[in-house]
Amino acid sequence: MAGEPQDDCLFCKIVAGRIPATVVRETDTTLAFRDINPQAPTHVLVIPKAHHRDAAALAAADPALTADVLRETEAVAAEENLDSYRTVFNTGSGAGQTVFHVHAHVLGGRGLQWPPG
Ligand code: IU
Repeated sequence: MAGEPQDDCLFCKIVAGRIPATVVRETDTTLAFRDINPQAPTHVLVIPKAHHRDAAALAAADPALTADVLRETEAVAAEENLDSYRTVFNTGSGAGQTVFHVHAHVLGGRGLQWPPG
């Protein structure tokens, strides 16, 4: 069912505390933690605690939770003192999504090229 924890989901395991992560922010509905393979000086992932496969599924299932995630990306950027940053949702394997629990990448702390690769 939409939103239910998935046994085989890495990020559900992080939410449950079964896999360690460097958490930078937590709310009732979201978790923000440092990416283990950072692509910029700040590289934080913001996830809803509830399991949704990607941004489209999240937006369709729970607009309020979608807003929570976006609000937290801005909160992370503020805490990290980023005046410029990029928020990325990779959607689908062709776009580079490897973990199918929706997550916003918050990247900053260096110049970022456009368009991304
Ligand atoms: P992607 O958009 O699905 O490709 O992003 C998944 C990210 O999750 C990627 O940047 C990984 O480095 C990151 N990650 C992590 O932070 N902790 C983990 O245990 C694993 C992946 I596996």
